[in-house]
Amino acid sequence: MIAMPARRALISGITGQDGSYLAEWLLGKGYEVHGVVRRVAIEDPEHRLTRLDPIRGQIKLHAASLESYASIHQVVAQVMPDECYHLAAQSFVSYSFDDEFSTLNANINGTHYLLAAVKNIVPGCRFYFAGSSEMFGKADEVPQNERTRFHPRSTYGISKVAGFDLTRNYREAYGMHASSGILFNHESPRRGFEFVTRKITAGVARIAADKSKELRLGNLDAKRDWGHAREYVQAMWLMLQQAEPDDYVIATGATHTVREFAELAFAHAGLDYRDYVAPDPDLFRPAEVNILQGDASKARKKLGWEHRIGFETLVREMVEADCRALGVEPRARASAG
Ligand code: NDP
Ligand code: GDR
Repeated sequence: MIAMPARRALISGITGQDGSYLAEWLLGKGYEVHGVVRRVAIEDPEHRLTRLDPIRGQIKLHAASLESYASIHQVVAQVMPDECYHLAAQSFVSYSFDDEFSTLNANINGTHYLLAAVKNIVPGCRFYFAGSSEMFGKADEVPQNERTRFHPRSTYGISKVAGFDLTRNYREAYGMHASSGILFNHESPRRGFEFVTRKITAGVARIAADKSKELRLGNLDAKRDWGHAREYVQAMWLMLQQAEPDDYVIATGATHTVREFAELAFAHAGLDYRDYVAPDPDLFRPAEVNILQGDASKARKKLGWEHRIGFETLVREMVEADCRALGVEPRARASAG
């Protein structure tokens, strides 16, 4: 019997939270996994490739810049992928208020370059675009589904609407199998430290380890629909296994405030968040989004995807990982406290 060659996947943003989980998931499915990274990542692997440590020997990394069509074209031509997952982006909403131009440039042009390269070189390759609940922004209905009108409230959100429209246009104009996930917030112990969930769980660990005495936060009343990244990357893969390309909301359907997240995270280490959390008006955003709460019933029906990891389990996993990294046992503290 002749063995089938492994399917080839190309992931942009492989060094990030989602990229690392997706790479692991695809390796588990027998894919040959390639990643696009910035040249500096290859030069400084100890700092920039840490999330990929467990699988470094099993994946192939290619240096390219989201700002250069020529470099993206070259990687696509080298890899000739069967599936392409475009996750690379300036993904921090707050930062998009400080640097609107580079956010729009990397997120819109980067998406356009990759779509164009795939269309020109491997038109049969299936394409995934990392859309976001930030596209709904000032949403006029709760919960949000695939038909909810977009009203982005940051250049990050605007860049994602543009990427979403580009992806749909490549699907409709050129017949590409191009799909977008409209993913609500998803977190994990691999989340970047600038995002509020990881900032809180890392802050709890530092306080529990007596390395810090307070945690400065912005809008505690902001609400989000938080899921676990490990499960959300499976939805990306499922979208590309469908006969037809389409767009899907991926969410838990439950929403919680930042305050609730903080309360639970501190309590898990036997601490009361009110003793440590200090409000910082500088951390409020010029424009906030309305209640973001996703309706993932289309994904449930068509992809058979639904979340399993609930809010409390997510918070606990993140607190425990951050406490362990500092040599603190959170549960022991909680029961002593
Ligand atoms: P991360 O911030 O963890 O990872 C972002 C990735 O993009 C990193 O690999 C980063 O590389 C790369 N990147 C950023 N800017 C550039 C650039 N200018 N050129 C090349 N590469 C760049 O994000 P997540 O893993 O959390 O998210 C993945 C994608 O999903 C993003 O597009 C994000 O906007 C989107 N998304 C995320 C959600 C979430 O809740 N996590 C929800 C909805 C959408 P480097 O390591 O070199 O910085
Ligand atoms: P978000 O995530 O903007 O939803 O984007 P983030 O964790 O940054 O903010 C969530 C909410 O928390 C409030 N908040 C704070 N946020 C940060 N970062 N730091 C603070 O100190 C703080 N205090 C309160 C914010 O105001 C906000 O309301 C994430 C990213 O992953 C995007 O790439 C993705 O598209 C969306 O989720 C869905």
